[in-house]
Amino acid sequence: MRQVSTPLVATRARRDVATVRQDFPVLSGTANGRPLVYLDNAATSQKPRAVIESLVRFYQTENANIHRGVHELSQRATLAYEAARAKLQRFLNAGDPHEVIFVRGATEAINLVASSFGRIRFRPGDEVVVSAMEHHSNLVPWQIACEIAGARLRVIPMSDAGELDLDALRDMLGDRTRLVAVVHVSNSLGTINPVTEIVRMAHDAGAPVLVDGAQAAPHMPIDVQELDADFYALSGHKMFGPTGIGVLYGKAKLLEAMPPYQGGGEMIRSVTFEKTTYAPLPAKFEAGTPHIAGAIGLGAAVDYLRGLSWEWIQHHEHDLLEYATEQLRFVPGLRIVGTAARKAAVISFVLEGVHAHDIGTILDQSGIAIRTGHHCTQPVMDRLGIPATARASFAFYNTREEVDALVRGVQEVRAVFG
Ligand code: C6P
Repeated sequence: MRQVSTPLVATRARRDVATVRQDFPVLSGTANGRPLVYLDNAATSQKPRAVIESLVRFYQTENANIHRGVHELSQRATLAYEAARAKLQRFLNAGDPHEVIFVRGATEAINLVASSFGRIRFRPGDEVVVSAMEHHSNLVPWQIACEIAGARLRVIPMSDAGELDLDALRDMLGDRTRLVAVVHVSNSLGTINPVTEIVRMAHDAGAPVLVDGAQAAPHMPIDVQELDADFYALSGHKMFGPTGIGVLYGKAKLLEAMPPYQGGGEMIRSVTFEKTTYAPLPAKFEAGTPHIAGAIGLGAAVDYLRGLSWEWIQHHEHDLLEYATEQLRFVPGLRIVGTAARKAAVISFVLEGVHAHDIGTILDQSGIAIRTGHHCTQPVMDRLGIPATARASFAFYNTREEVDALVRGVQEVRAVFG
């Protein structure tokens, strides 16, 4: 992974949370008549004005379909769409813009690989490795692909703290392993997994690795070449971009060998009833009219992030994590779920005698937005023997005052339930 002091640290990086908050119109709003305290960033992040305005600008001045119009507007839209791809290439430090495929989000990115790569590589008796803390989006597509191929799914176990057992992974890797799919940052536990080490281990066994980076990309610089990840999936809406757009990064060599995921316009070179040939990357995997405005908006989000400093973001979010962890411990009967040594700013917790949904509902009355439930990680809940958690997830625009509001709110919940 790229170090925090290198290229993404802008020369005039801003490090003032009060100023940064002014870039996000929704943050000065209210919920249930109280100032909004938005702590549900792992579900989706808020959007800076620069992203919102890029969408408005596109629809007001450039809207046309891309890659197929000879007219000026279509050419402008095409240029803007491809410029967004180049921005994402730089954001991920991908070797080539053609390795950046625009998809709907992390879920579609993973389904694309499971379906296409799985079709050519998985055979009866093969093994696909996932971890015990995967989001359903990085589990169910592999179950489906394994079922179709007659392959077997293997699971890297995790500790009670939420750390993966790499010795167990080493034991399960072998000549039957066709792929390892692992989450970079767990959405329900906050664990930052040692993906560089996992990639090295998998590659030693000859297996490619897909990294689910949906929760990593908003919090840390990603360098897919340094990680040596074969595939990297992310969702635009979790990294301050629009919904309905995301990226699948894949090494060109692998993507070129893979069959199309969907058929339709844009992804072909020539079509006859007898035979269809496919377009080169990235068009081969972008069938139909893409989310043009979404890609442009995601490019604007990446530009926005480049105007901040990863060093500041990581320092500030770490402070919020430590402060919230410390303060929540004072609430009687509260237990934090996910206590890995390396964590992103995500705090899942349970409160003795109180259902997680009641915590969320009561906090909502005070304008505090958190998420409750299994967070699309039912196997994590089963592993830890709990039905659900309450989860506060932070972004760089959150403040210690918002942590104080959360803690006060949880104390009120405690008081209501005794
Ligand atoms: N997690 C959460 O509240 P999509 O829906 O495709 O944008 O992202 C799916 C996804 C994949 N991997 C991880 C690690 C994720 O956290 C998510 C989405 C949200 O935690 C919604 S369940």
